[in-house]
Amino acid sequence: MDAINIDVNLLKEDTIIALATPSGIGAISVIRISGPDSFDVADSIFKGKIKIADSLSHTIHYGNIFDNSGSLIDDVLISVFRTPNSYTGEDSIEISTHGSPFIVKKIIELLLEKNVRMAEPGEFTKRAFLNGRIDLTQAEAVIDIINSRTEASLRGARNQLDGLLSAKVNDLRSLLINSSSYVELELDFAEEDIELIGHDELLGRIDKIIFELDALLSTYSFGRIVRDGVNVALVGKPNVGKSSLLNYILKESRAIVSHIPGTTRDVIREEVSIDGILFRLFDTAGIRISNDEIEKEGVLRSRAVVKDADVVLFINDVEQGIDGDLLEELFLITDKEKIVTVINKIDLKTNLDVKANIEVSAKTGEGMDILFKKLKMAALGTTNYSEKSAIVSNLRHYNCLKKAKASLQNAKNSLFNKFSGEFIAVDLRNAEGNLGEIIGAITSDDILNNIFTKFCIGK
Ligand SMILES: Nc1nc2c(ncn2[C@@H]2O[C@H](COP(=O)(O)OP(=O)(O)OP(=O)(O)O)[C@@H](O)[C@H]2O)c(=O)[nH]1
Ligand SMILES: [Mg+2]
Repeated sequence: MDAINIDVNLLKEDTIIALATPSGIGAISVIRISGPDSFDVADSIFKGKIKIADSLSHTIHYGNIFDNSGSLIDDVLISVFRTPNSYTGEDSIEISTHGSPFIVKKIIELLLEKNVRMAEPGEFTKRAFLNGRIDLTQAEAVIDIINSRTEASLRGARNQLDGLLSAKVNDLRSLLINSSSYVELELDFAEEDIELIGHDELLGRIDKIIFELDALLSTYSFGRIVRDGVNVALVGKPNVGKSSLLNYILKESRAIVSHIPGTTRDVIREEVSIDGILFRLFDTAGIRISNDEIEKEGVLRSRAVVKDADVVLFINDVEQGIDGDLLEELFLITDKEKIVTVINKIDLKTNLDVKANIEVSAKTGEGMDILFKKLKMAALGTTNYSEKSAIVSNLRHYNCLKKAKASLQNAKNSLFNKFSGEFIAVDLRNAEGNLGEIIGAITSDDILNNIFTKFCIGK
């Protein structure tokens, strides 16, 4: 009989390569390779004291890389990580070269001629997930860590990478699996009419899980703001000092300030970090009726900014007082709770007879500390989450939690209406599936692709 010929290479994972550091000139560049042929392909171009294939995991080797004609490309350091103790879980290496795009290009081109292909965006992290090194929330946290620009957002992403959310979700899943298996077992013994879990006990468990889901869901507005920052609109009548306030907060003369009403025509967007939280400030055109085409467009844009803002700073001039008409108009386009009324130019008047939430002077800086406090409170609320609380900051997670809650409410309905256990079992299983989606216990290719294409190549 003929032996069956199987090309072993078809069964193996590809070995992938990518530049892991930013492209461009730097002190060093790091090329990352992962997959079963990592060590062999490295040995085919690298000459050091010992072969990479013979070296221990977590060791670093100095040597030279030569091209096909034998001329030296660069002297490099190669770090060796053996499966399963690497980022991806596979055999992998990191080549540190001198930071020249030309050297990097030469080395990558050389290796692409071997059994190696370019990695797709996020493919290293995707392999870490597929090999069980991290779950999906942790993979997503890696993107957030790379993208984080403030203390708070980094801490939030770190919290997720450390698995706080996964741990919480897994607890709830176990509780659900346990409860649904009782209900399912009862169905198997339906003839005998055996009750393994009492009606009240089951209801109690479902209520407890709904309570925990609500607690997680309630962290989302905080989590989102920590991750993405807060959009703050500076709006008001012309000349009240919106641009002056922007400049004061940024500590630079970013926007043109003048005594002529209607100075700002376009939306000016700037970012600033206050106490580790990212605020995105939008200075806008003063809102008034105008015949000037450009100013009219500016006013339209101001209103659009108000709609999208998390916090609306409604700025007024101390000498004119609070503009009631404009405030009414703002109430129509955004939630009342988002509006913070501010009186500016208090340096011009000592006896304040107007009552605003906040009184400041963009000229002297008076009252600014209170404005900053108010901004933080408006953004984060007063809740204090400890470093150890699980926090939801990702819309995908939030939606899964909401679906799980809806499934549990269905289960409760079925219980109340004394429906057959089959209905309850299905709802409990659905809820468990919704939670499983968060950590990637249940995934579709669509979900995975959606997540990993957000990465840069090389991560
Ligand atoms: N005394 C005093 N003058 C201020 C203060 N804030 C702003 N001004 C002055 O008010 C005038 C208008 O300031 P802007 O910052 O350009 O006002 P704006 O609200 O951006 O105006 P538009 O862009 O036209 O809508 C300028 O002459 C500023 O110097 C303040 O706190 N005290
Ligand atoms: Mg202005």
